[in-house]
Amino acid sequence: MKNSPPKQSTSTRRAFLQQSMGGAGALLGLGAFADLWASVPVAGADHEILRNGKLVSVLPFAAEPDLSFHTPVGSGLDARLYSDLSPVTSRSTIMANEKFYVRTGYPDQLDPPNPWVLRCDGLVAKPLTLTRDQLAPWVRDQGIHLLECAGNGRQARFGLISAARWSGVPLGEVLSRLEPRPGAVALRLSGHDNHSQRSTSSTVGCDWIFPLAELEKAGAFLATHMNDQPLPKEHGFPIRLIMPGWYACCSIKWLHHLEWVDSDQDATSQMIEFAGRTHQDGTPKKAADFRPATIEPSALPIRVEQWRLGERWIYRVVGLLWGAPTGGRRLEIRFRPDDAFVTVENQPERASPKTWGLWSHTWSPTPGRYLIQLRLDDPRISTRRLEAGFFLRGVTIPAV
Ligand SMILES: Nc1nc2c(c(=O)[nH]1)N[C@H]1C(S)=C(S)[C@@H](COP(=O)(O)O)O[C@H]1N2
Ligand SMILES: [Mo]
Repeated sequence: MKNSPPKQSTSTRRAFLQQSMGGAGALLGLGAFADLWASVPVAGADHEILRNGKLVSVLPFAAEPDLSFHTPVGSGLDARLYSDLSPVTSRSTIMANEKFYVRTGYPDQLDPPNPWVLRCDGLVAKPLTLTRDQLAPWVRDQGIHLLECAGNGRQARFGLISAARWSGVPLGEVLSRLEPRPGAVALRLSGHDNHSQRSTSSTVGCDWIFPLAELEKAGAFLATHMNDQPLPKEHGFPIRLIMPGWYACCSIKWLHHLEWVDSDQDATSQMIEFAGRTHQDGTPKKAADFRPATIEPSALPIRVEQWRLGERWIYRVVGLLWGAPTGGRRLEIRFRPDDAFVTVENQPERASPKTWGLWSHTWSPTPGRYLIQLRLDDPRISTRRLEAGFFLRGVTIPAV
């Protein structure tokens, strides 16, 4: 087949783009998508449109709020910056520091001690304080990890999730310097949270109590650098916890205290605030009754590309998969609630289970409204958010 795209005048093209992109998403610049050709492993139809087709537009998702990405809003506990996921490709899966989502701004009442110290005490033979300089020689690359706010969702245009390359010190190396006393089985990790501004929606206090075994299993580390730069203030400077694979409410920023505790601790205000969003059974009173706040396998469409291939219009849905390992289970997609699910053409490829991977699927719909839904085809894998329709996204295919 010969595939030179049909000639279309610039003004027709512009009119078409405007018409097909009305609503919440406004006009998306195609410049940001220049890298799409190399964006995902391509096979079949994907391969053909990428080689011979022409990317005409990226369609907006329907019925999502009209918020601006990469723009700081609010202050204190209500400070937010939403990340735009739509330009993510497999070549650019890391979010630049200034685009990485923010939940809670740098506490304006925080008068940081100089040097910053991390107090380590509780049920230990000898308490210890560690300055940032003492940690410095142990800092090394910890790889790419994503953070997702447990409150991420449609109201945030799914922008409370980002991936970055972190450097820091494995928590185990700090713990090996402490001699826990018998009965010390968990750690309370505390971050500053002193804001002058009162929050309408968030509780003050950022402490989480983790069983030692879970910290070890997750590979918790104390991050000091983000994308090879010192941790930015709003992301927890000078030290934050990263709890890989857990919702980011556990990744304590402005970390100042590490305390060995026994198994009989009350849940902290932060744990109580996030009990629902981390899928606990009600609101346990005791920290020991909290389940690991791990992210279950999750999948989200991030853009619907409109391609012209010869005389045909083809749509290509690109999305992310993240969360707990799926053991190679196939991702499936459907476009209407009554349709059968079909296997996603290009299955997600993840560099590691600690970050997200991209998938893509080509599609030749008739004009109309669609609701994109994903699932994993294995009932043994718990995917509550996916099943609840949490990541559903609507799109309108224009008449062409
Ligand atoms: N001290 C402190 N740490 C905190 C929070 C906070 O309010 N105070 N918010 C948590 C929540 S709910 C999230 S989603 C992440 C956000 O991290 P980020 O702003 O670096 O993306 O930080 C976590 N760590
Ligand atoms: Mo969060």
